[in-house]
This record gives sequence, C-alpha cells and structure tokens, in this order.
Amino acid sequence: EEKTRASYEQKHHTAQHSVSKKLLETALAKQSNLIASADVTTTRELLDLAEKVGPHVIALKTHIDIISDFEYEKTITPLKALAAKHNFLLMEDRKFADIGNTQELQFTSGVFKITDWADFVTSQVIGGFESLDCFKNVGVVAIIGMSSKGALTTSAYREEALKIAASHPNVIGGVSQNQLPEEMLLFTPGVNLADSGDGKGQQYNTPEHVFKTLHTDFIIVGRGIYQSEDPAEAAILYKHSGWNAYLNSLEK
Ligand code: S5P
Repeated sequence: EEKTRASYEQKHHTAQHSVSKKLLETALAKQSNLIASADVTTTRELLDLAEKVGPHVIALKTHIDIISDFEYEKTITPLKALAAKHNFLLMEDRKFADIGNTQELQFTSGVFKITDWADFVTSQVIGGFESLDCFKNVGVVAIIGMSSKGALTTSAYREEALKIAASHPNVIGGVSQNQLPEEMLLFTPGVNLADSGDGKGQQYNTPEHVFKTLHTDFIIVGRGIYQSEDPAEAAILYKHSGWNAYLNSLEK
C-alpha cells in the first residue's frame, strides 16, 4: 500500500465518540492493539482468562451467551472488577441482526442485560440505519466484512453497509477484512500466528499482514490465546507482534 496509515495519536485527536477515545488512549498507554476473544464456556474460564490476559489487552471480547453457568452477580460483577483492575474494555460480540425494537430488547433485557456492562458491542447493519439507534450508551462496531470462507459480505454489500455505519453516530468502527475509511476504527479478527484456518471456514492472517495491507487498528485473537498452554505468554506474544506490525505500518 502506498498511503501511510493514521497513527493512534492522530485518530485520538479526531475521534468523536468517548469509547473510541478510551480505546485509543488504552492502546497508547498499554502499547497494545490486542483484543482477546474469550470464547470459553464457563464463568471460571472466563474470569481466569481475564485475569491472565487483562494486563496485555485493550479489550476483552465476549460471547456472553455461550457461558453455560451465567449468573449476573457471579459472572459480570467480577468481570467488571477485572476490567477496572487491568484497564481493559468489555466488547460483547452479540452481532445483533434484527429490527430496532427487537435489538433493543436483546440489548437491555433477558439474563445478560448487555446494556449494563458492555462498553461496546458488535452489530450487523442488515436491519438498516434506525436499527442501530437503540445502542445509545455504548459504542457500536458494525460488521462490515466477515472472515469466514464464502461469507456474503461481498464488495457490493460492504459498500452499502459502510454507508450506514459511517453515518450513524453510535458507530465507532467496523469489523472487516478490508480497509475502512480513516474516520472509522478497524477491528480485524481471523488473526493467528500458527494456523491458516480451523477446518470450519475460519481464515487466518498474521498481524503483519492485517496492519500492512488493511491498516487495521485492533486485532482480535481467540484460539491463538485462550487455547494456548500459557494464555498470558500468548497474549504478550500477540501484543508485541501486533504493536510491531502497527509501528511498521506507519512507515512508508
Ligand atoms: O468476521 C468475523 C467477525 C468476528 S467478530 N470473524 C470472526 O472470527 N469473528 C469473531 O472473532 C468470532 O466470533 C470469534 O469470537 C473470534 C475469532 O476467534 P478465533 O478463535 O478464530 O481467533
């Protein structure tokens, strides 16, 4: 790529949303652009992972509906305490994909009460502009493009999705495997240093690749960290790899 990317300092300067500012501040303070995906299925594993990787990540991404023993007081209360202790944000990867009214109910009700604890959430934009209005108190990361083989997020889809995302005040950025406009933060999953896929459609790239060619802002790493023998050590490895790749991507 010819064009150099905007730095975190530059993005912080122009950021409009408080969650964008917080993410960028945390990245600069911790010298990390790593988001760990905690795709574990018990409260104990979730809290263990948060304690181990917390010092090295800017956010912990959850799929809270896969926690089999979820109880708000036993799961969320200590998770929030760990987020405060280690200075990371909570990103609930709910990928909302319904009409506004239903999304509002899914966001505020049920056992998970996502609105009470998530700093930011992921959402599809397939329900249209107004479907995103309900996420008033959080940042929204719009799903623009998916990492899995055969995903329907074609360039035509992404172009339309971007129009909605870029114009909505709740949206701080997008998940994509392609570059986004500079005003949006780019979150890229499908990052793994050891594997190229998982046999279930997932496709992996290296941190070096996603920073250099996509100008990503934040990498999302799941199995590369939580399935490692030593998740803290793996988080440090991905943190250094991601930070070095970011610094390299600032150079022409
Ligand atoms: O396109 C996507 C979007 C997301 S948010 N591809 C993804 O893999 N994700 C999520 O990132 C996915 O739901 C999972 O939680 C994580 C990737 O996990 P890994 O184990 O493959 O690194």
